[in-house]
Amino acid sequence: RQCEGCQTGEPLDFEFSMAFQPIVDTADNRIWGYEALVRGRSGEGAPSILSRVRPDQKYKFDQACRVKAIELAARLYPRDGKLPKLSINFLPNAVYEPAACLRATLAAARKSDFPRDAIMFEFTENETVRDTSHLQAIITEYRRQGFTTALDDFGAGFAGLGLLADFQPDLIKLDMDLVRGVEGSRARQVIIAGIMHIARELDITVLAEGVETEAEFTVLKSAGITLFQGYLFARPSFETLPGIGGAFGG
Ligand code: G
Ligand code: G
Ligand code: NA
Repeated sequence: RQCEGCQTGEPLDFEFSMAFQPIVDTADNRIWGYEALVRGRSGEGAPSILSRVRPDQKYKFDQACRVKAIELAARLYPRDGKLPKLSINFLPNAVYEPAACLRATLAAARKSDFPRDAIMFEFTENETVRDTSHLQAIITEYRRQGFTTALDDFGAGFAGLGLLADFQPDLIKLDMDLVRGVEGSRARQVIIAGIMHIARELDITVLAEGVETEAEFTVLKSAGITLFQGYLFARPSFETLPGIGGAFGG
């Protein structure tokens, strides 16, 4: 299939599809948004899929996923009531043609009729990101264009406070390493309280991901978190949105 949305698209040699995982807002008990997650034919996730994409093709694949997520959501999102956010991942080091990618993303957003701030991009800082200023420039540009921006995997490994000093995202996603077993870990509770303080002072929203148990949920709620994602609420699925499903391309 063609790598849609890329100027220099080339066919990929396998099928993939999009699963959507709800993000719930406990402030009003509604679905705040959905994260689009790429899946292979047998359900494999992004890391495994990306390992099968040639390194020099990865950014095209990543861009194709973003455009596809916007197209699917435009077709399948409920149009009554408040539009849920559509959250889409960004490979941190895979934007070799930032101008072309941005043009394609803007075009897909325009066609979808979504207000840009209803589309959230999740950026990750990881060990492959050596040039943080490149990442920062990309985040800043997407924010300038009116998209909602998030720092993913916050508090894990490399994704830390560094970026926050120079760049203020709309939202941070607490990594599931901080979430897992938080009810039994004073250290995690203290770290999360610190993050909540920083987030409040900088006017950043905090979302907890990978929440699996009621015990984790209870502690995180009392820490002041209102946005949640995880198996406790719903798994990523093709049925999450009415009619969503199946492979695209092919
Ligand atoms: O669901 P899964 O195990 O695939 O997710 C693992 C990681 O892969 C997560 O960090 C998620 O953000 C990322 N991911 C999932 N889908 C996509 C995608 O379409 N593009 C990119 N760049 N990352 C994705
Ligand atoms: O890196 P990224 O943070 O976006 O991670 C998303 C990945 O986490 C996806 O693979 C998704 O399927 C997975 N995921 C979502 N909710 C949970 C959960 O509650 N527990 C676990 N273990 N994984 C989850
Ligand atoms: Na993510």
